[in-house]
Amino acid sequence: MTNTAAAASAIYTQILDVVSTVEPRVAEAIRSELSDQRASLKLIASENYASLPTLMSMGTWLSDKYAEGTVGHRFYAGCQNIDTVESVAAEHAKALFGAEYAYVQPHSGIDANLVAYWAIMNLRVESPTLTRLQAATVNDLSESDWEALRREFNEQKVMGMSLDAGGHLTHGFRHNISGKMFQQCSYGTNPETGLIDYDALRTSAREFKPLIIVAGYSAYPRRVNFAKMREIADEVGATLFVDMAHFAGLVAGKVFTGEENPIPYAHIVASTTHKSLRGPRGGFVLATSEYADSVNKGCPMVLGGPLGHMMAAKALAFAEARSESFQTYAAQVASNAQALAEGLMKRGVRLVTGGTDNHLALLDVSTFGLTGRQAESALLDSGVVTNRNSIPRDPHGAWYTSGVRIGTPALTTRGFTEDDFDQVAELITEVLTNTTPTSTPKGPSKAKYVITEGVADRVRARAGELLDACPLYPGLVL
Ligand code: DSN
Repeated sequence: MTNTAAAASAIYTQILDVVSTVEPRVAEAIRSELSDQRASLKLIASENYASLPTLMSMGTWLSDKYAEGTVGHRFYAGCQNIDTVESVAAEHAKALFGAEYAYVQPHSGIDANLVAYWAIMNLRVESPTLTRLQAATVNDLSESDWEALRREFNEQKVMGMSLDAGGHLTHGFRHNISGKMFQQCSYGTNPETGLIDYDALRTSAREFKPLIIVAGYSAYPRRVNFAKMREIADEVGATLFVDMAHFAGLVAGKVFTGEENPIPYAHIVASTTHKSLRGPRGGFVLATSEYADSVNKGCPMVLGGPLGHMMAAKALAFAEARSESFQTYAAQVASNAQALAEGLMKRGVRLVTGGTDNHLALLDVSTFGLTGRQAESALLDSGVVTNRNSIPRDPHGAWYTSGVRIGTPALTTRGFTEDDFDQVAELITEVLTNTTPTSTPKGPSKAKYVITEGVADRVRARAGELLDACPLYPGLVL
């Protein structure tokens, strides 16, 4: 047992005892979450396991301090310690990614994207209302301010990857404020290859003339050429905004280099800290110095007060990601994704784009006669945690879907290698092959299903063997 694990065992045991004195059900849920995470094959592409030091740094009294504003320019007294953690986190983020400027306050990926949109607006849009509001807080916005803002912003255009090609809601889609504030035009993928078609993208950008081109995805299993994206953005006078929430760990770990590294090409980059980057839940923004002042206005323009305890944890995660071992980890994530994809395809599973070259794969489960929802549930019954996801031109829409998204960051943290992922592919295929939609008078159900007797138990047992060989937080005993 490592010293950290031994200390963590003692500390968490005592912490849970203390929590129990107030509300035992919460203490029990915390304990139970660890058992659940230990006992399942976590394949959700956007999840990971933060390190024990990172987790521990979150549970502190830094949470009790208000610190609206930025380092050295706060709206509250006594922020010297928050200034320290924010500066240290930003220093590590800049060094890790080679960025000119880092803003580590955003509470999530959506918040980070909002900061980026506001910064771009601030810098690029001639908005009399926005200029007038610079000195005000959001609370001061009157209905007529919002009316004017909507008018001024609605003339702005954003172009992001379409949802069914793997884009994200925050890239200009209607269930997110970005879809309400901007005119939107999406770029898709080539119907045959499933890959981004840069020529088609260029043609659309020339016609649409967006203010912002968004590059990034949450379910596209391939790398993006950011040099090409920047060339197109420059040609049409757009700002290139990269949302690297999913693949930040692959950038930090130097798997995505050259034209696949967004930092030298994007005007502004937003990300989460908790996906492939393996930090605490949260977001951050990187930008060229030209955007720094505008990004700095994130709080209070679109963010609540910064969370000192979370910025402390981000500082640790960025510091950890600067190590050589993180580069080894990131390379293993990509190599494991290849092994998982190949393992699935050789067993007859169809993957969107015919494979992967990042950390995720998108399975088309319609070839098994299943919806994504049925596949997701049957896999969960068998101890395999995934999420359903639309595939390009999905006939079942966003609720039932025809796809399941899987990724390798979490299990790679546990120590899984290519051979383990080949076994995982075997287990997934066994479940999908043995799951059948329930018949209804109107045809096959989209939600209900049966799994051949014994299969879920067999898969769960085999998954348990793989998991036992790669324990989560080895030595942590609660
Ligand atoms: N929830 C994230 C994901 O799963 O990809 C995106 O917001």
